[in-house]
Amino acid sequence: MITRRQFIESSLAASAVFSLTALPFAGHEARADGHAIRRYALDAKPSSHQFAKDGSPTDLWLYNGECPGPMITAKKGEMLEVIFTNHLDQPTTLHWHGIRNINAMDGVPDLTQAAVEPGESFTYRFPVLDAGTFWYHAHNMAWEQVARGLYGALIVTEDEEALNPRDVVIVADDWRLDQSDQIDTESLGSLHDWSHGGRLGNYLTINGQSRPAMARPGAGTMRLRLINASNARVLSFQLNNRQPVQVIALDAVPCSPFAQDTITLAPAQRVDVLIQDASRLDQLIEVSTSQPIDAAYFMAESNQTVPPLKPTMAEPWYSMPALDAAKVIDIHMQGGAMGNLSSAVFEGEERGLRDLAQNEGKLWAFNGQVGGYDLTLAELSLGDVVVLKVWNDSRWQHGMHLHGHHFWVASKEFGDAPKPVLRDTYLMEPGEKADLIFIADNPGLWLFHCHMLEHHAAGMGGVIAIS
Ligand SMILES: [Cu+2]
Repeated sequence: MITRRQFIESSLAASAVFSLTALPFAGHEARADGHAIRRYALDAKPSSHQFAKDGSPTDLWLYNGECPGPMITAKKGEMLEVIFTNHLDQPTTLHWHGIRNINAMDGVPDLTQAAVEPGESFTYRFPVLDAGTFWYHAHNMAWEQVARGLYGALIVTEDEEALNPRDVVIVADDWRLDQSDQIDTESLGSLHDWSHGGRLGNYLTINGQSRPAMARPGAGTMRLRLINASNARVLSFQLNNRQPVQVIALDAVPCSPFAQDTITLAPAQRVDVLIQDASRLDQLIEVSTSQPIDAAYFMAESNQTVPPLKPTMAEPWYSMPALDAAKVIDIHMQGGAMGNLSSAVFEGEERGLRDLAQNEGKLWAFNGQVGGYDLTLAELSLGDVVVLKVWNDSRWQHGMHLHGHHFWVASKEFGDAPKPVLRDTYLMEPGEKADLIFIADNPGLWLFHCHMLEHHAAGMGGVIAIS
């Protein structure tokens, strides 16, 4: 189980602490506009970690020495304050994946903030307006920093009761380890990975452990919050005996429950599922490859009585908007191995793909341009209804993520019949065309990128400007 200890908690009762930005008027106004503050401190630093009880230690980069990083919890409506210090020897930032954040707190280096240099600190401070399953991760050279362990879960709850034993967080990762159980650093930056499916690992962990034995209640309902922290691996899970679960939230957003016997997550996606009878849960199995892997075991907790799960909301955060006056943005994705991209514009110059690959490490393009923080995909006005018409004209899957917003999509992730869902990361199949529909209600410069982190680094990302 992830440790649930908070690192620094406000010493005062939450209800007595107000944001410094609260209006200096009468008490009730300060209260209305203020948020109780939830404080944490995170230090990124080289750390040693043991994935298996009888295994040897692996050198990683971790937050507070924990793998995954400390679980951050907050109550909807609170202000989250994270004092972050960088003890790495390279710059980094923290991104709060799925949070409809203040742009300046979104953690994209050179776009929303200067990277936090070695030895420096940065305080992230933002309100959490939505409840759900989120995660945080490094966003500078993420293909290396996330691969070395810089991520953790962020859970925002609806009410005072934080997580209880019926509410279990599962952070899955596939690491690429070498013969001596160390991160395979030689393959970091491999052009082969960058042009194919990204960095795929060879060692699966759940909450930083290989095949952990996890506690579950003896009976009754329970919830699993699954998070895929892999660089590039699309993970699929089943429970023992392939018992179906009810999917109740996608990327933090509640949905009308629907049954699935396989839970598939692109990198960065989250799926919350409800299990009707905890007593039947013995095992979590990863089934994305031809060789199923026992991912985790579950064992009933001792006789202690666990209160029932509270019913959760079933409505998405907002409805699908009317499209009468929608702004349509075409995004044609090309590149990668076996693709149809022969050349693309990079820093204002048209160059051949071989040249771009070998000399710049660039392999992917949006609308004929190698992506980066200097590529503006759209300039929008606040309140616009937007359709991103995305065409995955490549031979590879891509998990497309929009910062600062969730979008509606007729998802083909759950079978042939398109299913309308609201989420922040969408897994696109090769050749797929999808409309990602959202209301541009959050001002700032927002990244739209593939969350196969190698694809992003190799050109699959651009900026959506909202003002
Ligand atoms: Cu991709």
